[in-house]
Amino acid sequence: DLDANPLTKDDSSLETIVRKFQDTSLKRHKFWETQPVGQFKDVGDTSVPEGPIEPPAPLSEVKQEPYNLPSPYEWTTCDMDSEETCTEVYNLLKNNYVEDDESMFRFNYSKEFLRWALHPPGYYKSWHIGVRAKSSKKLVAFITGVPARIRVRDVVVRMAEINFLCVHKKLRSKRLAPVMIKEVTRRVHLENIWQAAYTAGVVLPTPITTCQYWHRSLNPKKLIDVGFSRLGARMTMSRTMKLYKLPDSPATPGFRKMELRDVPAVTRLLRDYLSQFVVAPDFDENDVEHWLLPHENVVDSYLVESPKTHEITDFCSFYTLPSSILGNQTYSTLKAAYSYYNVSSKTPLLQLMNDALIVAKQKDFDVFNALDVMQNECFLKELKFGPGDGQLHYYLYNYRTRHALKPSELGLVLL
Ligand code: MYA
Repeated sequence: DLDANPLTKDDSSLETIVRKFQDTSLKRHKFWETQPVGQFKDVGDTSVPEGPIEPPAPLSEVKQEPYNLPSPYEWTTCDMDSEETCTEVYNLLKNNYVEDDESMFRFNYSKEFLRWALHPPGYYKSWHIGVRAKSSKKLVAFITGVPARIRVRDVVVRMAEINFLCVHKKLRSKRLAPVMIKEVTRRVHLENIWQAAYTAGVVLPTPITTCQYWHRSLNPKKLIDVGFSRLGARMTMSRTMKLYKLPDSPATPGFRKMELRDVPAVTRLLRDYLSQFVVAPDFDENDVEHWLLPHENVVDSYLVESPKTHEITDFCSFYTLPSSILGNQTYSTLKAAYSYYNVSSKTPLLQLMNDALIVAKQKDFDVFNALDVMQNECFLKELKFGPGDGQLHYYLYNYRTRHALKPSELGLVLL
């Protein structure tokens, strides 16, 4: 695929921009044309109403047996609490999951991260779906869903968030992905849920919005050495290192790590903040405890507690997603932090995110990544983020929005 993906590197060349425009609605989509998703032919037709494309079916009409796989393969439900299964999933993804367009880097989600991502409140084990080779029992493909409440304008919709779709490199282009998508859909329907949200680096029918990744160098020398970024025109290594230098500690008085006792205050702050976006998660305290309480090497969250009133006024968070560096003599891993949910009510967002960069640097991350979602535009250029070379498209399944959204109207970050 041309516009292959969300693992992006520094790039803003004209060539890249032109390439992005070529991979749009011209392609046929034998599978996606059969699914209840916005179709390219309907783009711009504002007469179609917003909401579900198909009504829910009675549960008795949901297919009771799994879809057929090609005969050498069988379905397996992956128990991520099992160390053995979790290791198999980890290795499948480590070797076969998302790469950048030039195959220099590949996402390397940690086991701890996978367990966290797949065990939110109310999760269904049956939505963690693997495919094994019948003869060797080797895990060769994977797809997952987790439940979420997502608000679209003023309607809160129960959805599945679909992620970690992966087919072993040796089994590509055999139309396994459509069977896996149909099977996860069936298992989601069995729980009486009829909508889903997902992101992909590829263009499918039809994105609700298209976002761009931005990258902020924290360790510019390593990023240049491994080919993640290039030395700028008329720049030396020492000038570059000086350009990206950060203070040793955060500047905002009362800036500290989030704790369990902060969950109610953070939930109020976040709910209030997310209410301004067209599409955003509807988080309650249980969700906030799961998704935002700091979890070593998985998610980091900080807040600002007013030194005088002890009020919680601001919040920022990022998750840990390293990438393997493919074929470098010196380095094997790129340590990346990904901006997650940030809320500013008193501290300017720019200052809050500068403090987030400072703590990410202290924690030895090489790069801090952020999408142009929510209000992120207001700090990206100012804090020396540069645009990445790939895009991330957001999709809803069985839910139409009247128009595409601007990235700044989106309040949702998927992992
Ligand atoms: S996004 C991350 C996806 N993973 C990777 O990029 C890892 C590396 N790549 C691979 O493992 C394979 O290339 C994959 C495709 C598995 C991606 N999302 O089997 P095929 C369509 C949706 O011959 P393969 C993430 O995890 C493609 O357009 N569809 O292809 C979110 C074509 O259909 P059509 C995709 O390369 C996943 C068909 O598959 C994607 O061997 C959300 C070709 O199948 C993609 N990323 O395998 C899934 N890539 O002919 C949808 C290709 O129509 C969830 N395709 O163009 C939908 C909601 C379900 C729940 C609903 C509940 C109500």
